[in-house]
Amino acid sequence: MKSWKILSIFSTGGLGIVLVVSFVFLFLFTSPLKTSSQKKGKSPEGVEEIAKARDLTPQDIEAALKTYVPTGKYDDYLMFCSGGHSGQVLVIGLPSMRLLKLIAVFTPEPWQGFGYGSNESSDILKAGYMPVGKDRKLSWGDTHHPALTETNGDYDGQFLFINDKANARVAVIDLRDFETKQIIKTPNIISNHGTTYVTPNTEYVIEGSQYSTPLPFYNYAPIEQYQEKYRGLITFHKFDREKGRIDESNSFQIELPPYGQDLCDAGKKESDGWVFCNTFNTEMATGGIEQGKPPLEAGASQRDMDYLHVINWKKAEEVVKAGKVKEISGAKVIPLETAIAEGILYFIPEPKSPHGVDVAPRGDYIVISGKLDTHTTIFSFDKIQKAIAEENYEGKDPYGVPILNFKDVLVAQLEIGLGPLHTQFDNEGNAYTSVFIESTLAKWKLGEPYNSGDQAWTLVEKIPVHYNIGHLVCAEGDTVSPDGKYCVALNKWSIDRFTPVGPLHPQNFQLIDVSGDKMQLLYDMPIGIGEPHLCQIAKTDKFDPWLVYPETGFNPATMTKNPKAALAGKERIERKGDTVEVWMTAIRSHFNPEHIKVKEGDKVKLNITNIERARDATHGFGIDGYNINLSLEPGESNTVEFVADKPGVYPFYCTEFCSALHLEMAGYLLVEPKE
Ligand code: CUK
Ligand code: CUA
Repeated sequence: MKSWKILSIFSTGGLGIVLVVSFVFLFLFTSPLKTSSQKKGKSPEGVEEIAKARDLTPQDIEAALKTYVPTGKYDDYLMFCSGGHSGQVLVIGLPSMRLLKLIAVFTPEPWQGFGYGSNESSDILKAGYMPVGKDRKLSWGDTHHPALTETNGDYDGQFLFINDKANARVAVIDLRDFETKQIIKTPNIISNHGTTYVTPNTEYVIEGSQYSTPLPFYNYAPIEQYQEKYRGLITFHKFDREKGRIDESNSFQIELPPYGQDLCDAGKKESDGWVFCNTFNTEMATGGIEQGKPPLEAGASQRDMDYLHVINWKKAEEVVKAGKVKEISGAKVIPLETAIAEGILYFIPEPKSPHGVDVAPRGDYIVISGKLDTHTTIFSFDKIQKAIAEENYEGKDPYGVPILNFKDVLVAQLEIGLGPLHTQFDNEGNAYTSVFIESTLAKWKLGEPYNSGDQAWTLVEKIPVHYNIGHLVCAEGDTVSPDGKYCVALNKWSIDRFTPVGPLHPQNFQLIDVSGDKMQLLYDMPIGIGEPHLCQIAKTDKFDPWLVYPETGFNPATMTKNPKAALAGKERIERKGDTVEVWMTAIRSHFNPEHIKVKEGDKVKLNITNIERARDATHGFGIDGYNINLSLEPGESNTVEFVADKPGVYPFYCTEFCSALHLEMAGYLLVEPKE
């Protein structure tokens, strides 16, 4: 049995805890509510009684005080998380861990009306379909890595990118309205993984492929020709910040050997201009378990070393400008031979089937973690540059890529634990590495100039997490100026942490206070939408979202006022041949017009504007039986086109409880039968 031992607190913490204890004591002794209400069968009252009744330890109370955000108060940080297979992005406040929003990205989302009839959202989704079998709808995505736009290596709060691993897509979300604006189907690759990561001024969004396929990607080549015909690719999506869109005409790709490229990170500060990507299958294993061959997992784990790709993207940009590219499926591709000849691509041996690659805040160190190695391995950017300048190679790979000498670019190897994966940083020269197999978060010290003497490259502390942590994310922890304060363990398994809800368990985000000498676990947040991978945490003051759209009749797809938007006083219905076009407004609590009379088979085009200017006065627009639902936020204008192919009478109504007379906010689509 746990007991309420307030004094035990002194053995476990520092000044912070003493302060909290003093606070709790002060509260206990001054609280007028200190009654023995429990005896009388009433609910417990006062801090002491409540704590006793709920079996809370002083540590629990401290954690609660650190995470509780009172009603009406805002969080200090926003955390943007991949929504995993849901294809969406989650927005969570820190330290409260309250879910604030789900942003529809790769998957239709009915509340937001994303992909449920509006032309604007359907066009965004359709742009991401595969060029082969274009009519096949893609209605899910496997989101892994969100990335906030950066200016000089720091989050600037303007845009967010997210990838879809399953179909090699990248999406752009505008953080003025927190809505998806663009989905790109990347040419020449089927799957991706090392994406989205941005260069320090968001010149490019980086996308590494994962499972190699024949090039161009819709070509067929038997698996026996893996080494000759299959290729990896890294894509540099040019970001046009002015337009808030990826500019495919200025994007390019670099052909790579079929090594199973994994995660990437962009250099920053002194390593700006370079990109680093891991691989886990330099064995070029393809599996074939059914033919008695070693399974892919064994085949890909034979060698002690794989290759970190070191890529000079500024040089690559020049090579593209000079026209030394092949055009493949409409994309500019730097062939592998050209990348080698121009000094764009180098390899560094890295132990063993690595996963995360993370660049330290000053851009000086590159941290690798090997899934099958108990170490993190740290390379020096300086040493890499020196080795390249001196052509200090230990050899070439079968494709002719120069391999730098491992020992000559190595700075340190730190024994971390079983299954280290990903690393982030704080403002005091510490690094934090997730350790998957042993379910811990490890804190360690970087070397010079972050820490000196025997402090450098030392393991400081490990904290258990629950369980099997994948990524971790720390406040601004992958930028040039990390904040420290909080890290969140993004755990794959929750096992016994929550009330059972069937065999599919929630995943578990654990908030950890890293501001003190000891790391402290503060809060468990079950995630019922899996499987999230990475998040980004940024201070809330970096964002300046709109509270209503800036003008009435605003089109969120173009982020401009739609000149054809329906406006108050201009509502009407016009027929041209078999096309019926409607200009409709929505305001509490009616649509205008309320009767839309068409003939069976007519094409119907609705232009609907929410003409409200009040904050949060959102209207929905659903048509029963037609699978249509729109979300019209204040000022927003949407269009929806459909064929009235089902005769009958179909109520349409406002799907958002907007006012006392919300139920009365309705009308009729009257589809008169043909004959
Ligand atoms: S991966 Cu998920 S735990 Cu896709 Cu970044 Cu490492
Ligand atoms: Cu408008 Cu309900």
